[in-house]
Amino acid sequence: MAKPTYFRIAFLIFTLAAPSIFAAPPKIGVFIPGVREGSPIYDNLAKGVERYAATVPGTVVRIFEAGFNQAEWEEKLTSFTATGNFDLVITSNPSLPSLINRLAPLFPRQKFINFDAFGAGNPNLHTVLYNQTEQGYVIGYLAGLVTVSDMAGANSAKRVGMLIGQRYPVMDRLIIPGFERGLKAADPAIQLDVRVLGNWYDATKAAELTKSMIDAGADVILPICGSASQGAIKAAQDAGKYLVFFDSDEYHRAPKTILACIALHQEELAFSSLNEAFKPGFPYGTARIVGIKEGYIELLDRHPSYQQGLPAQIRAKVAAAIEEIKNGRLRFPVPTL
Ligand code: RBF
Repeated sequence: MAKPTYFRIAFLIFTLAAPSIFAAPPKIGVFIPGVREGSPIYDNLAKGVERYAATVPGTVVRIFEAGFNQAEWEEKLTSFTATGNFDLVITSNPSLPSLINRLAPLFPRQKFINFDAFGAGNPNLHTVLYNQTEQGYVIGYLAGLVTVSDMAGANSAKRVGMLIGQRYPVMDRLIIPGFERGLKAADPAIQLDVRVLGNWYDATKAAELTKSMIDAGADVILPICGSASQGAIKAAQDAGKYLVFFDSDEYHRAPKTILACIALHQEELAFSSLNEAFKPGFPYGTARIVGIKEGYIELLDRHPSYQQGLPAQIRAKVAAAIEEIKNGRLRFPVPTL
């Protein structure tokens, strides 16, 4: 056989084998720092990974819920990573980059993607932070317009509440300042009442704290407290007051009580990131920030609850603010974390 023919055969074998050598379906580990149930930010991460896996036959996905004891997360992440043999470990939480960075020397080749977080400089880690100052501003502006309105559930006190699971830098430097700036844009006299639950699951205590804020004059409350938000819903419904929500479409849980939801498109972010994550050139080592303009934060303003629950003037003012953000006239630079 002539030499060129050998080359052709060798080339043919290589071409046929190459996809299985270089593009074997990935094995993905999903580390949930909490539980999936009741926390849409985690559930939507897992859904995005599952959607990706459904489009790439053979993809292996292991989802691990690390639970609410944060002291155990580092050890659990270490053993999950060590035993999983994953091509990629994907997670979501602002406190995870520091854990991942501590693990890096143990797993020098392990790739990580961490959403809802900021951490540049680790060559195996890519993070995506949502501009939650922007998210807080839009929903704060809306809440402020409601508290000074003559809507049925609004009182004369210019007071809005927030119920948070715990304090953390993203909450203190992005979400609360954004929300407060939104309130003040509606009326500088509006006061913000922030209560801290101390965990992400205690619905009974969430109901008590929500009631206490309502008794103190709050007529609109933003709960950011995971599955404990069920307690906030109960208390707001009992008192005929309003809620606004972060993270996902929650209208169905309490139509008429939940006036607005401003979502993070975490499922879409997971799906689109995974489509790129196994290709050469994926920007591991970098930290990305996304917001309304990029399509990853969205006020769900087409829902009937929103359309029917809010007066047209409020909807128009909020739509105008979003337009200002989209065209760049209203900007929310993200502070360092
Ligand atoms: N958000 C949830 O919805 N459920 C949780 O269990 C949860 N746990 C968190 C634990 C820590 C240590 C931190 C810093 C944040 C947590 N969050 C949780 C908040 C989440 O990262 C995000 O800020 C909010 O969901 C608002 O988008």
